[in-house]
Amino acid sequence: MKLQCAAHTLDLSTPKIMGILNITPDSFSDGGSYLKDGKTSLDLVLNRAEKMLAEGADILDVGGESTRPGAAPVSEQEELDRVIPVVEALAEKLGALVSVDTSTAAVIRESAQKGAGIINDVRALMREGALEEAALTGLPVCLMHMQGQPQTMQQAPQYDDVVTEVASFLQARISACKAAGIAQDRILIDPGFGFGKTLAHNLALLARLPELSILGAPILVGLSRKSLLGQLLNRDVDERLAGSLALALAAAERGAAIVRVHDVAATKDVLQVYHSIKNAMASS
Ligand code: YH5
Repeated sequence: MKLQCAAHTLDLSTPKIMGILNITPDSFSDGGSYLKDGKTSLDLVLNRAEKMLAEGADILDVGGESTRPGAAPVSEQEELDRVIPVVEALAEKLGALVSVDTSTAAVIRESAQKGAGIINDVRALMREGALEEAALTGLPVCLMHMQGQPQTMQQAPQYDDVVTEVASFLQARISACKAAGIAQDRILIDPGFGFGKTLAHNLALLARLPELSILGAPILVGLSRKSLLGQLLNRDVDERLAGSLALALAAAERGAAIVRVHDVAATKDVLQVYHSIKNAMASS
């Protein structure tokens, strides 16, 4: 399957790597890394981005809103100021395929104008105007499931059957996208690991990831360094590389088309080994 992303074509017949670039002063795991004298340094972001591309990232995901529980909400103007110059630099200077991690209509519109190739929305285009703006861009969209709101979502996540409920939500959002004029072949889905889910919910979603394939959209997963690893391994966020790699492999084995990660080089090795094993299966 091929995904048309503005000038880029992404071949999803083997799993692809999305590298995370958080342009927030307060993100969980790489927060503040690009700040110089209190403001984002484009040079620092570009250096990090070039490194990720050299290590094998297929997509760079730029986000300017922290969805961490308790994080201060960001104004539309603040999000635009953080994200747009970065999207423009990555697309123009580096020629990268850029996805923009946003729920905001104005950020969707301006990112697309500055060369973004994918819209990645943890709120599945449910904010005012987001669905319409996304449809107007003609770009692929990633629809993610979240239960509740970032501030409170981890207080008491609850489901009868998490996999069925996530699947029905995503199916409804796929239908809404199609009704708004977004073609099925431009839609990606994501179960939203850590977004209103307990450890048991996250593990069930990963174990049963193949069940989401019936929705007919490529699956993106974001598991890198997330708190399920803190819960499973009792490790701080900067000690979760091995766990993140295990999760990336488990997701790839279960059909994930794109893995969203902090550690590109190590993930690339894992996927290359996995690919070699898969080829040997097919030809033996
Ligand atoms: C995602 O899953 N996640 S932002 C907590 C962490 C580490 C990382 C405690 N945007 C996703 O990355 N977009 C985010 O350690 C996303 N899927 C998609 N499509 C949260 C994040 C993170 C949170």
